[in-house]
Amino acid sequence: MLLLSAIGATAQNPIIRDQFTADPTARVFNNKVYLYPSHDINPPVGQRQDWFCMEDYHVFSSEDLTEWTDHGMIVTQNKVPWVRPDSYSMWAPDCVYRNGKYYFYFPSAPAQGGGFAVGVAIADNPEGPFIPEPEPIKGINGIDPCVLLASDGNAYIFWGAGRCAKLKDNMKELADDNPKEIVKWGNREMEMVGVNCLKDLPNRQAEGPFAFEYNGNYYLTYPYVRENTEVLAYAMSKNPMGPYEYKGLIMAEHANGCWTNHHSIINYKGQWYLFYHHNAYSPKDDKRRSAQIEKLYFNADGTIQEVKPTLRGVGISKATKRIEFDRYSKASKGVEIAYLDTLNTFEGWEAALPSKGSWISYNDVDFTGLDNSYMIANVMAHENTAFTIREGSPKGKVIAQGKIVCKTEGARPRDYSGRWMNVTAPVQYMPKGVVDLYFCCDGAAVHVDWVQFKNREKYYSPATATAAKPDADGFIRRWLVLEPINKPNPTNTVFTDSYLRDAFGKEYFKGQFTTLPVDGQKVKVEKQTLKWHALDSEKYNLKLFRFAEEKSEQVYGVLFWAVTIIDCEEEIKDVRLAVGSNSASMWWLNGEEALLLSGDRRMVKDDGMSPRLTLKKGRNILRGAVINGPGMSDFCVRFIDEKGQPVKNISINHK
Ligand code: FUB
Repeated sequence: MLLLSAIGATAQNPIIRDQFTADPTARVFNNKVYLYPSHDINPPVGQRQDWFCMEDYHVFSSEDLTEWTDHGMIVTQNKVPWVRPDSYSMWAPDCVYRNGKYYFYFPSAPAQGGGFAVGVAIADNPEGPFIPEPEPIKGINGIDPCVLLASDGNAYIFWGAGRCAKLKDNMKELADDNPKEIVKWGNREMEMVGVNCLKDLPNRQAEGPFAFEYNGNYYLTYPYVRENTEVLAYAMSKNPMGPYEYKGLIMAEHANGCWTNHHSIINYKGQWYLFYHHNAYSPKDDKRRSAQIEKLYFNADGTIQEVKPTLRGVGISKATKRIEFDRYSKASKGVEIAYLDTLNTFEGWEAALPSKGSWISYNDVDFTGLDNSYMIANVMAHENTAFTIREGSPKGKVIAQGKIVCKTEGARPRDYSGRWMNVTAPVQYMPKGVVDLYFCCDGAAVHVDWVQFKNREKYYSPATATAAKPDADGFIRRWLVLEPINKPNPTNTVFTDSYLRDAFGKEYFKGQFTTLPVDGQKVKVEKQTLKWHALDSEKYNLKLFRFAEEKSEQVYGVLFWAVTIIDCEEEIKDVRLAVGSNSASMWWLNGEEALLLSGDRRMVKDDGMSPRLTLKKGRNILRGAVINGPGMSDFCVRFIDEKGQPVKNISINHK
């Protein structure tokens, strides 16, 4: 069975972020990009620790070059009849589509010895299953196969240091009419099939040929050692088998000394891309590599512009996914990146912004689909450090502003300097479409890992003018709610009856127990000016915590007041008020105490029941107060009749 797994992180380089992926051959099949890399692993005990080690191949696919799906292992050294099963030599592969089949070419060490051979595995689908041929292709002695389906109707296979031969139509054998030449290897002489297309070109330690055709030209692109490590270079010809003319570099040596590079080039949806590898996840070991992508451009004369490796890579990142700012497109002076965990580099990186005014940018972030949203940032800094996310430039429009603060009222300010925190903040300005984001440091210094935007779940909406009914289970969803009153409490354990009678019995604002609030009305509670909101809850329980998050600075250690009007056509006797609340709460019907839920409560339906009550014909006023300490807060309320059924023949109003 094929294993499918979507790789959570997005876009930036390296593109595959949970395993090593070297020698990335990309191909476009069925309007998707398929990636056939070799699969570096850490060598098991008994294998050379400082050498390449690959036992199998995975295939990945993507429609946007941003999100990649791992279709799992397609070929392994243990299941190819001609491969030595403990050779760990499944080096750079390729895959092409012809005559209704997918042909996967791969080099490995044959069981009978003798360097490298190249085999084929065949599938009906690009993600397999691939069935390996029992024998390798006769006549190929070497590594790094690449197949060119030329417009002359032939398939050509390139391998090793630029050797090229024609394939038969069956794609499994070399054609009989290929040229042959005697090649000297030290004292040995060998007959080799095909031609060496790089013979008279810069070719020191050349390998990994990748050939393609564009605008009437054939391109033979390849890594070779210009000085000490590999560059990616290319040559052009009017014929698939050459002669080729050397044109220059596609990519210079890796700055950190990673010895190899290996690549492929595709055109996808009108844009050319270079896939290549680097040892980003394995800085001390350049035999464990990772695939990356950059855009590639041609000049009018068909020559290729040199490509510089970036951290950002390509693709549009969704704002709803984590934007890894450490994979930046641009940064101000002094910004540095570091591994989050040097022992597990797949955890990724973080960026350190060293001073007030320093910034880091990440381009092409798509805000489509976001409206009423908030920002979450994974950051680290001293308490009270602020940061801003802006659009387009370090001085651009403010999207959101975050601050590292200690949210628990009453607790001492904390030293957050060594701790990653998720800081949330409302979105002040919502960008449209695809924009470049800037993360700007407003304090002394800040570290950022990622930033993400999320639509708020809709917990409630403004109450409508028409009378509401209880929901199917009798829950009352229309309430007038006052913005939270500060009532600091480091714990819920203090909510004893006497504490609550005292806390709920106090008059915080004028007319608290006597007048009906009005939507939008403001009241003064000591230094706070608070507003009443008439709401229709989306759920059976009203999420006071979310209400507080949106309306107030203070979400913990607060006291909420809620009022609703119940209109009855007839008197309804012998009903009970059934309440669940987080945390403690108290309820009054028509000015009389009906129920007290004390202690450290969780919100459970019908957690507390009042004694029998009567709902009068006409207006009934139900008031409630809910208090919380350091936790969440919400409540649910309904009336239950004498048969234990929810009361539904009532109307709920806010005026
Ligand atoms: O991945 C093993 C070898 O390293 C490849 O076959 C070469 O092209 C080089 O990338």
